[in-house]
Amino acid sequence: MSNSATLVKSEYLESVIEKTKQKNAHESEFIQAMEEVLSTLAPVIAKHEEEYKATGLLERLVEPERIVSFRVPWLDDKGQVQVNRGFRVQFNGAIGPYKGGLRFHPTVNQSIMKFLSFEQIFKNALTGLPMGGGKGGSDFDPKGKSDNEIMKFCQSFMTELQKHIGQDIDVPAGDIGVGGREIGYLFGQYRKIRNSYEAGVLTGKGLEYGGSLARTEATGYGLLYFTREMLKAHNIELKGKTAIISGSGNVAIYAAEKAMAYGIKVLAMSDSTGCIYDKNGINLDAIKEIKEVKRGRIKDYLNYVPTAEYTENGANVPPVYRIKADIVLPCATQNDINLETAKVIVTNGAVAVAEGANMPSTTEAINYFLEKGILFAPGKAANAGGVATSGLEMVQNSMRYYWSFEEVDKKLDGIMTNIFKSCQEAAKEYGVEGNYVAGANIAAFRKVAKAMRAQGII
Ligand code: NDP
Ligand code: 2IT
Repeated sequence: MSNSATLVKSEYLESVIEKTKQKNAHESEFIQAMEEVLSTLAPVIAKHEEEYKATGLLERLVEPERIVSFRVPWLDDKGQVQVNRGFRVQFNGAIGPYKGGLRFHPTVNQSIMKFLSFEQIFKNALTGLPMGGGKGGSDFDPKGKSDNEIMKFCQSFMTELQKHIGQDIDVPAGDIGVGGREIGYLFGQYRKIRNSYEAGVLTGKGLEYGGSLARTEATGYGLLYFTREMLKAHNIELKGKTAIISGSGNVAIYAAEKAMAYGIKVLAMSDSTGCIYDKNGINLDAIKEIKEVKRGRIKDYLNYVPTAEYTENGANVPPVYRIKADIVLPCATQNDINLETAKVIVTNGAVAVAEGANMPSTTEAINYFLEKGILFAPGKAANAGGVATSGLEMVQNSMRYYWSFEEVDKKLDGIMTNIFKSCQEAAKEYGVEGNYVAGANIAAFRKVAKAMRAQGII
């Protein structure tokens, strides 16, 4: 696997990376995402350097079109005032309305929001659908909150957010801590304030009020469709393989479901507290009941399968990644796999790492995987099935019509297969065959850059 793209130099590119790092020095996650994308673009930039420079294309690409930050006050069940911080980053709208999820997690800050919305620009471009890049959320922690508190928070959050979104402006969806329940409360508040039934303003809605079949499953299923194509291109069978999956939320659960349907044995899953290992293969019905119904901890799996093993997190290498498996699917959060963890994964003989989460591997870990010839599927390509199906939800909302589960799933499979092909072809064209990190970034950048060029300096 060649990394020679990194050998091509572009002074313009390097100076933009340097300036962006200085200007955003306190935003480490944004810098990481920005540098990972830009550093793979040298061969493309080199071809058009003068033109990009004259139009300030890269300087504009790394600066969000708009960031909104706002106060979210709400009353908890004791009647006490709580104040959180809300965000929406509208990073790039060149190819369509801003589109991207909302994350509710105590770690949310401007750097996390910018990294996620920056990734989203390229991910959305890869889907082939007309969607720009955005992301939002809050440092609100949904853990331990009552349904009533979740509703109050969502209503207060939407009271401000509604000023900035719309079905042709910016279309949020779920992410960590935001699922069907939260989207329901957010949609209700939007509809009440606007007095207008704009179903397409949010995606991930319930099926009764404009949601799309297969959206719940889409990110996890899509991850496996991409993985299937990647392994096929290297003549490796999915059937009979073993897998480990970090996380046990929306992406992890449906990745596990499709993996099992393909005859893969899922040995371990995790949450932010610990990991369960079940040598007979995870019982997914138990996980669904614990996580989707009871909103419990993964340790509760022992009540269903007493022979399973539970290990608390805490070590530098999360315990889920210590389990030996052929396929590794990180589906929890960013920077979950550092270099040390990557070394354990490689020593354990994994053939493929496919990212269901956004930026779960550090740059050092990615480079190590590529160096060692591990098949590596970057999140912005491999987890694009979620937002792609959100795009299909918007299409159905515009048509005021519904497609069957099979129709949506078939379109999703087609989109993921095409994304793999785009990554494969772009990597080949630029002399880095098999490097799907560079392939994804190059294929996506070319589309966004063309749209930005066509629209002038704005
Ligand atoms: P969920 O909230 O449904 O699940 C998140 C899972 O990750 C939970 O198991 C959670 O554990 C775990 N997790 C979160 N933070 C940490 C942490 N700091 N350390 C360890 N584990 C953690 O979110 P999703 O499944 O929707 O999202 C998972 C990832 O996939 C994110 O990176 C998200 O950005 C990405 N993604 C999501 C898409 C979607 O459609 N939902 C689409 C594309 C990407 P716990 O419950 O203990 O917090
Ligand atoms: O990271 C992501 O792509 C998502 N959280 C899904 C975004 C969306 O608009 O469906």
